[in-house]
Amino acid sequence: MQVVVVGAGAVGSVVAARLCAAGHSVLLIGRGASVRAIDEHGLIVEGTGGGTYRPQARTELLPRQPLDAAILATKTFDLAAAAEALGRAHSPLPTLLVQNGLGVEEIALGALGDAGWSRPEEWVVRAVQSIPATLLGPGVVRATGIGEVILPDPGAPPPAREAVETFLVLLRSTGVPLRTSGGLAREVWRKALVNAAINPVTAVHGVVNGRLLESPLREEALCLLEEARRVAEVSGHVFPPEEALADFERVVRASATNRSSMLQDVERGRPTEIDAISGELLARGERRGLELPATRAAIAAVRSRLRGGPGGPKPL
Ligand code: KPL
Repeated sequence: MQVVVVGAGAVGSVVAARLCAAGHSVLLIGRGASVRAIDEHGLIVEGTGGGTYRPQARTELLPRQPLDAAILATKTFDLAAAAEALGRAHSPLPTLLVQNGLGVEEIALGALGDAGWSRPEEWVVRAVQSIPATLLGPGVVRATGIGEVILPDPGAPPPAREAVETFLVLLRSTGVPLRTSGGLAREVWRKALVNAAINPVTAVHGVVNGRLLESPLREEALCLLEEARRVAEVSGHVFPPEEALADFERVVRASATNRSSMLQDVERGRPTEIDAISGELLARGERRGLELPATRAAIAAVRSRLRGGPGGPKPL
């Protein structure tokens, strides 16, 4: 298949490499430095599934390129621009969203609608991914495991059933562990709870995920997990405390040597997904009358660390 992956960050790069390895023709859209590096030495993956891959790299989508599917793998804060660019360059095609956070589909559907797609909900598929990867530099990524992708169950009646089938076939061909769920919204919340607990604490303290198995960072993360769990509950997604804790521990152990995506962003001085993860939780919780002091403090601490303020970047 001819696939465009938009976003040459850690996850987008690994996905593009896996698609190349499976024999697909891949166009990878990234920033200038990534495109130059990939043109020069290929896309280098270290670790799991390591090798050098040759996607076609560009800084933007050209109109009417022949494509069978699109994977939008940008950060959440770049998603609207990426979806709008896709919508303007291309007629509707199966489009996968793999971002962290809440409210992701709404952002993409709005942008694609604004760009002229008439029924974007028939083409857009939300996935939940846990592909552990660290971007080492432009065009160089380390995969610290194989991870998993969860897609909606095509048997449930989603408007985008055919698009779901396309991604099942496409991703299955890459060998990435794949699961379907009749309750994808719950899986999105499950991942948001885990991200809300892991990402800010690792970003603020500059530690790999595995450090959250130890005191005192474990307790800090568990406070955030509990607040996120309460927001999920008042939003109609009940996760008993034991289930939330088991999810947290499973992900921390599976990604123990990984730097969370938020830590990687802070280290590069780039915007983080704190608004799409903790900010969304705070807004949704407060609308329903919850007090979320740990979440509020974590948001402030991540913003302050990004500005290099108190607790700002330390040598890692
Ligand atoms: O999704 C992740 C992220 O870093 O954004 C986890 C699962 C926490 C892995 O690092």
